[in-house]
Amino acid sequence: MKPRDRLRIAMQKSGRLTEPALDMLTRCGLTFRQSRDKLFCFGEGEPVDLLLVRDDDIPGLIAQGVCDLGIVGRNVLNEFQLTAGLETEPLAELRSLGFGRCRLSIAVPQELDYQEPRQLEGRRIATSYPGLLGEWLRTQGVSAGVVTLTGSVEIAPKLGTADAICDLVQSGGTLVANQLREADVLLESEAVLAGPLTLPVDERGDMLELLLKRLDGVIQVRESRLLLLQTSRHTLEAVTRLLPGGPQPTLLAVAGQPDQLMLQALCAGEVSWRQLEEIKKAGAREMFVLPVEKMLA
Ligand code: PRT
Ligand code: ZN
Repeated sequence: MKPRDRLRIAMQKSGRLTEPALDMLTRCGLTFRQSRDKLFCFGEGEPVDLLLVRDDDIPGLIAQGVCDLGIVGRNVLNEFQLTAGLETEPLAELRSLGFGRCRLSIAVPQELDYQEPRQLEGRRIATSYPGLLGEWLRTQGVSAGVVTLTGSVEIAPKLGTADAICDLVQSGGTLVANQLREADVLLESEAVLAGPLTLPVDERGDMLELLLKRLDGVIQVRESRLLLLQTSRHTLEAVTRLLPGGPQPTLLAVAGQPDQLMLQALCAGEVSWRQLEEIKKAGAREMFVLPVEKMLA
């Protein structure tokens, strides 16, 4: 294959992961020229291009070296690893991206009183994930029939083609609508950045490293909040004890009020109303929770 000097990222052309993946890349400072209904998007500022494909094709494209990276569900990546065959390059999950969360679960008809995997012995389970299901059944020591379907897995029990299913669940609404009930979780999934186990050692490798650093910043910022509040010196200790996790807060003097302090704290994750109310009770006032847009330590 002709050597490339530009990094190429595969992502879903149209589906659940498309918007959030593009949003994340944009936050990393990447912009692309082509409209999104085309297959290839040329990177304008940085030497990073996009290939828009079906999510199922993404791991294969990385393994073949057609793309350097891919944004794909962990469910698709792990299924590929289990079913691709020994001659295929193993892939790595470089980062978990925090969107597209769902789980791969066993679901059974509502009337079945499911207690343990052993009850699946000798039953037929319909799935689009034969690799992951097969591996789970092996670790559970259960032998069951795996019925591989490419879509509409949830109606298999009603049609009589399977006794249970193994499918992605998010809200659980689809299961309820089909008189099914989640019985066991095989895999907690979310979108991940997938790549080769060994990163290239050329310009693409340098760009990849830069991109990973920016991505870490974006992920950290997305989960961070800046908490600002005022407190008197004698309630400072009680207020500080209630602050959500993060580095040490910064304290600033308030002009003309020697007893008062302004406190600034970077919090990892949401700050809930309940937490704010507790902190207020401990003596804080004038509280603000602000989103963080960019962060460079
Ligand atoms: O065309 P292409 O092959 O690219 O798209 P696709 O139809 O295969 O994928 P898409 O867009 O449906 O999903 C892409 C990825 O999103 C998946 O591989 C998962 O990693 C992730 N994801 C997150 C989900 C869901 N949540 C999800 N709820 N993928 C599918 N579902 C389906 C599930 O299969 C079931 O039919 O939604 C239904 C269940 O949803 P609830 O909310 O009713 O439980
Ligand atoms: Zn797909």
